[in-house]
Amino acid sequence: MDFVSVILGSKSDYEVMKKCIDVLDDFSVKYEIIISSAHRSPQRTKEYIKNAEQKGAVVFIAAAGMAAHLAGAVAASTTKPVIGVPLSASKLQGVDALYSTVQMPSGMPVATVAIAGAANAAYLAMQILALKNEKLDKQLKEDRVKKAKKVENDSATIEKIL
Ligand code: RP5
Repeated sequence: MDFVSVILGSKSDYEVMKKCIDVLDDFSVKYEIIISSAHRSPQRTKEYIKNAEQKGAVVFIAAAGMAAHLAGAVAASTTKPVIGVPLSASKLQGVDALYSTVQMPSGMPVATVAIAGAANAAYLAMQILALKNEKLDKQLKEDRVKKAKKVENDSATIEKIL
């Protein structure tokens, strides 16, 4: 059973990451979501990743703020793709988490989305799943058509072309 695993560093990350869950729900994609911290519960994080892989996790999404080492810690424990979501949780407004998440050493990649890029983390995870899932690939292509149509419709409400 292929699924997406979403790991949050803290319950305080949930409000932003709800957008990620909403997108996965919209596309009826299977996921697990748990809270586990790289710093506060490193053993739980490691054990969870091992179990999730055995159950069929195909891609991991790890979201954390401040000195955000969660995505890197996940990447250290799996060779499945890891998507990192840096979050704003301090006076540095997410730049701290962005640098902590994106600056991985060679050979240990984390595909880092924008600060608070919860929805894009879900889309990227689905694009990875869609490599082996034609139905999901079709859904994603249809979604792109819908998005392009919305641009045209929005423009039509205000546009003036000479
Ligand atoms: C990080 O520290 C978490 O991912 C969260 O973004 C931030 C603050 O955590 P709390 O103190 O709110 O639990 O590890």
